[in-house]
Amino acid sequence: MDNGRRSFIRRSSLFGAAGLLAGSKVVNAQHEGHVISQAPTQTNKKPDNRSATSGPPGLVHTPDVPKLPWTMDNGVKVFRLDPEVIKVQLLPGKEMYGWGYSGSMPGPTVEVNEGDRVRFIVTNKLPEATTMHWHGLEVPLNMDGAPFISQPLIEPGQTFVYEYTVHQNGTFFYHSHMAMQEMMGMIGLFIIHPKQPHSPRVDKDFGLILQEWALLPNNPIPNSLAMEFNWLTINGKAGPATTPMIVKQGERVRLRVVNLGMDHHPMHIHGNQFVVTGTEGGRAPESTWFPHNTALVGVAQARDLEFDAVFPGDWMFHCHLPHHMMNQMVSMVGPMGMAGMGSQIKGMEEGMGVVRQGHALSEDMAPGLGRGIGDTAEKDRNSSNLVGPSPHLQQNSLKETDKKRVPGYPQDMVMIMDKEVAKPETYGLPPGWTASMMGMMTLVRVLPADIYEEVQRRIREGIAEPPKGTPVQSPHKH
Ligand SMILES: [Cu+2]
Repeated sequence: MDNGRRSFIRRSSLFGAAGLLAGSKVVNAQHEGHVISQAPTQTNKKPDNRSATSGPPGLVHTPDVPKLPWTMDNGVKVFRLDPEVIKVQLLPGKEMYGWGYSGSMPGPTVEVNEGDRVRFIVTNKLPEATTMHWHGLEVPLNMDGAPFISQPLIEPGQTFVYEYTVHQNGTFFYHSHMAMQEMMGMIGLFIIHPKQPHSPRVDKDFGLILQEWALLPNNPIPNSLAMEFNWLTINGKAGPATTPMIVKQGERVRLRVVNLGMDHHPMHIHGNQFVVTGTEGGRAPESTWFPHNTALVGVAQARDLEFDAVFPGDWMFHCHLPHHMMNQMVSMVGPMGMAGMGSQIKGMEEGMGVVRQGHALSEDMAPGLGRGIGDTAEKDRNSSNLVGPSPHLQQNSLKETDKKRVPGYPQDMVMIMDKEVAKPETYGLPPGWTASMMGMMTLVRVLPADIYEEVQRRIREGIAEPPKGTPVQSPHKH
């Protein structure tokens, strides 16, 4: 796969400036001062294959997010990055309208080499103005994307051209510099490979973007004003729909994690320790490396995490904030959103727990809020999502009325989605694996060579099979 991608990049760099720019109506007159070059007039370019000769030891893989293609124009890598509305599937059955770039939310990954000259042609396909900010990059002020300070707004339909040379290396990102647009998803990775490869070299290099969303039930448009979030994603997917990262046992792995949202995320890995080899400011000196298993990735930060994958296993990598390890998590849903005779949710306020009359545990309100106690519990229904796939996952024989006498019940729910999220990368995971994957969560699969090769074959051939059989059960009696 990596080889294929590498040769794709070589090919595209050899094409020179292909037709990409030919038809573009670049740049509004008022932007002239900011525009370096109008590429379409240039012909007869020599192929520039710097990227092939000084290329990175390995390319970055961003699960579930495409790479942004480019063409060469006289030694300049030319990208098109168009802000637009994107329909995103967070999880099978859960769709959302985010704002992203050029067909993807989060935006496609930009991957270049230190020293590259880059040009971004940005045509605003949104109904409101925007600008592009290159987070952490030392670019001239007029390329910085700060509206009114460094450039005029890019109005709907207008095109603005950014061009500069990248002289840093590391994990950076681009985003809209309109704050509420950031909360609609307008961010993408901007990876810059170093001229001199870092040591130790990594065999697998992954990029992950952390985001959060407030989605009311049956409303596919995120509430960008919210301060509380019920959908947490990595590269636009919520667990278990996040595509696992595939590693061969013994390889060195780098996880580049970027956060742009309202919360900081403590990203934790199971069964391994890593060192933080880089931040949003680039490579960190080795003298600063020390072992962690959890890295706090604050808002607007990047962390490069590296480890030698010596232990075989399917290792969870997730935000450890408990509410970020859930899907559809907030008071308005979960226990309260269940259909049943007790459900008395009337409107958004009640749904979010704002009770106007009585109290939340009253006979009138409690069943609908999933908090019935005593007699009112009988009006409620089993709140578990676990209806259907395997009645054995919840093995107790308690009566619902008895359970409801326990303060705090219910809390956790599990749901199996093995079939719905099956893809080549999930080959060999045990039946029911999806039940514990939720929210800002993915897997680093460290596979012995033979299974690794089998997964790679399935990726090449596009074979997606869910695990067979039923989840392992602890011994019990009916
Ligand atoms: Cu989190």
